[in-house]
Amino acid sequence: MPSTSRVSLTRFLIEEQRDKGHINGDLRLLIEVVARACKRISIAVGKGALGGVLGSAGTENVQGETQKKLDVVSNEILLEANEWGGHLAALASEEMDDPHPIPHRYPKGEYLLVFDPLDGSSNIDVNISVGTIFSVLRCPDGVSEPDEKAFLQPGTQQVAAGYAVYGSSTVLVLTLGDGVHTFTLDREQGSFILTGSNLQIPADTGEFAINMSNIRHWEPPMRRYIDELLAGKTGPRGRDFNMRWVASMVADVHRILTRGGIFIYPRDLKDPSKPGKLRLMYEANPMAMIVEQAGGAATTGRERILDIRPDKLHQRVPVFLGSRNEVKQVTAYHREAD
Ligand code: AHM
Ligand code: MG
Repeated sequence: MPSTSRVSLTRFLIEEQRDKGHINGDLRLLIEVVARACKRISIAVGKGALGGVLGSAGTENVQGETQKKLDVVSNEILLEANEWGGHLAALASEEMDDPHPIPHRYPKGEYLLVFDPLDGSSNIDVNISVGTIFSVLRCPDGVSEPDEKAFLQPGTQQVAAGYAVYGSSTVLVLTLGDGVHTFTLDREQGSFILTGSNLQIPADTGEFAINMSNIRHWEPPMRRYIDELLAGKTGPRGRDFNMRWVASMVADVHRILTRGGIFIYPRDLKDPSKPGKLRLMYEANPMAMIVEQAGGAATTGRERILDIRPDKLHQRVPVFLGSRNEVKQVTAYHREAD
């Protein structure tokens, strides 16, 4: 693409603010800062073994999961980048027990930033795509020291959501509530360049993404749906379906955004105390907003993800998202069975 026709993320955001009035200066700054942090994370991930950051950090997060060194590094990059700009009232991360307040020496803003600093981190050591997922909420009126309660807003209240996928190229996907746009990192120039506007997920698909090894723990409607897909041409669906599972939600969702598909992490009866593996605030809500903005659908198998009223910051939910006709079908099977 000749450089004169290239639209950088900075220019895109300025035009969203100035020409379309979709965002204010603080939200523009917030997105720019998150994108800058993602660039730094991309560099750290890209160094691989040479950066000395592969392997476990020897610590556990609030969910009892072992943290990778890059989980910790990415979390620190996002905190450090976002603390001082004056655009945030507080931050919350999958890797931290409680919300992170803005230090008193810095001004505070009107937004709350929620993120999974490095999703799919079990893939880091084997050089498979990982990513950062983020969601932006407004701090409730009159709250000057936001605690967990301030963050417990349904996904419909998100003012922006996005992810960066660190793959063969680094791509930032963004929605400000008016379509989904992608920006590819130009590694030589160090800037994100608009490479896709108003993405649309096809309503129908022949591809599904799920961790099949859990099949024995699934609920009956889930087994029914997958059995029908696996039956191929001679089954009730009358056609073949293909399966893909990267085990990095960012990579699986990015494929679906690019060419369609359904992503499923269902309720798993392996551990009845957990209603699903993925986290509502850090993973399900931002991805659901992106997918809906691209014409797809996102449910828990029973209800729309974005309508859920969270009761805990680290709450988990089942996730079904992507091509809307498939999400509709599997959601109907769950509702019928209830
Ligand atoms: P993480 O946030 O600890 O990386 O876990 C989330 C990841 C998702 O990216 C991915 O879809 C899923 O866990 C993979 O789970 P599994 O290992 O059961 O296949
Ligand atoms: Mg994660």
